[in-house]
Amino acid sequence: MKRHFEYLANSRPFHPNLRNLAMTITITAFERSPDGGKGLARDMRVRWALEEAGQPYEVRLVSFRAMKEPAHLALHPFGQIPTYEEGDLALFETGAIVFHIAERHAGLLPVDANARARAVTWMFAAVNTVEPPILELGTARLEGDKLWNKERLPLVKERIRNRLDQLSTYLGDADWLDGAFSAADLMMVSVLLRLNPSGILDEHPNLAAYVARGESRPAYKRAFDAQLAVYARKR
Ligand code: GTB
Repeated sequence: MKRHFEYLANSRPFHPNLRNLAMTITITAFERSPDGGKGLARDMRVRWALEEAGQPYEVRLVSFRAMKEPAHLALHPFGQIPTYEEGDLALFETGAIVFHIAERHAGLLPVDANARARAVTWMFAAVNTVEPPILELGTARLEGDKLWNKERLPLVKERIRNRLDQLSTYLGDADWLDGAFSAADLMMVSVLLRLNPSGILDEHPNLAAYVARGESRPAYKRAFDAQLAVYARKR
């Protein structure tokens, strides 16, 4: 979806009338992403959801310093990205933002009440059960110079492998977690993607294929290209 604009905090919107449009969606993203546009920062999950929902959006780019200043802290108490603004509503936490989008637009949650509840369960499972050891791996890498890290790293990898074994068994040869693609898959694929550089995902071919299926969705590609365009410009 090409109908969005990237602009820096405090700069003028692309078109002044956009300010007057009801319910314009604005999200925040890193002004400079540490990953240089690999799509690992969490604005990518929100962009992807908005693309799946066919919703135009604007992106306000924020610096690390601006994220800790009062204007941004009023939107995000922890001084992070992404945030989501729509009319009077301001949200933070990627899972909550994706759920909000999925609830209001067709295509990201099943209509059947029980299937919908199961999809929400899997959204929580992605961020509460599968993501924590994956995040721990990132932290362990950042703290690679610590003496105890040599002993810690295998333990972290074991915890990840344990979760991937369980997820792989559950998924089997299904395309998606529970029937058709949903916000649950969007969240789970996004979480698993962070393992790409480690090679651990390839130990489970069905999970590697699952992630590749997610990445090949046109909405994912549009979201990825949009964030890459920001950081490619800034290199
Ligand atoms: N639980 C929150 C959510 O899901 O929205 C977590 C949000 C969060 O971690 N935001 C990060 C942030 O703002 C960016 S996404 N960090 C700055 C800070 O805390 O000061 C995490 C992230 C950052 C960078 C990469 N990368 O470079 O690969 C990947 C993921």
